Amino acid sequence: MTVADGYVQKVWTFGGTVPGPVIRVRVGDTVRVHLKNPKTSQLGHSIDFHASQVAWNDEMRTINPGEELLYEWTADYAGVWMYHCGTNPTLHHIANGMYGMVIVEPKDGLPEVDREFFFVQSEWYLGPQKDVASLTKAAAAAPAPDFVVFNGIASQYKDHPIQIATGKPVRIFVLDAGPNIDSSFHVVGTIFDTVVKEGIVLARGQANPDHWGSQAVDLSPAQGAIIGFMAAEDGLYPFVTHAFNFVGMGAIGLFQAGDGDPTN
Ligand SMILES: [Cu+2]
Repeated sequence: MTVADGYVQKVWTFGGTVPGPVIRVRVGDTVRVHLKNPKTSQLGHSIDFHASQVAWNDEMRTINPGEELLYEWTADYAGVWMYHCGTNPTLHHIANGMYGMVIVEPKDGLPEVDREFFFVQSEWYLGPQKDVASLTKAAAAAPAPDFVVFNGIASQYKDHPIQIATGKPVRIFVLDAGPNIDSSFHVVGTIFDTVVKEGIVLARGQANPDHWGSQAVDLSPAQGAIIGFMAAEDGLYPFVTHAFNFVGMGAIGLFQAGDGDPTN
């Protein structure tokens, strides 16, 4: 594929973006989502909220173009959750952009931090230019993605580093949307002082009595985590999946702490 202006794919979305919008609630909240499949759409679609407990053949049913449904659920469990289209073939609907993050905070919320970020890792299996993603490539037993990305676009935060403050707590909500590949989320030059992964608190703060820390968070497709860390000094702190074969495919970004220069 020779492409002067980049790769253009026809995507399927929730609300016009890939990933779809982040939905953030607290334990005990009722979430009411009106899913509308526009008349102009060519396919049936659906939505599956992993943060909900509902029957698959009720709220998660596929609706045809021109139809709508109301998906109501109660946020019973805190965490970082995936939502996605579950219409057959689900692999193609996810690979083509229909996924996003739900954050359910504990009832009393999360402690205050300086900055928060939301990263959804996913893969692109390119189809022909201006066409949809390749289901054949996505379905391979040993999938070989063309790009592995944070928030939909390869290397976007390497091209445009994210500013953070030196020595102030940063929180990342990270989700591996797949559809196929694991993440080993790591921020170079930092140690995670807090990790809450899939309901398990691995360590909480330097105040934890045994002073445990974490270097990388392993997430299989549809797993999420809340990660806390600080940049110790001014400088650049790359974030990657530490499955390094995918870093060159776009799974890299940069935090810039302070002025980015450790020498002054
Ligand atoms: Cu769909």
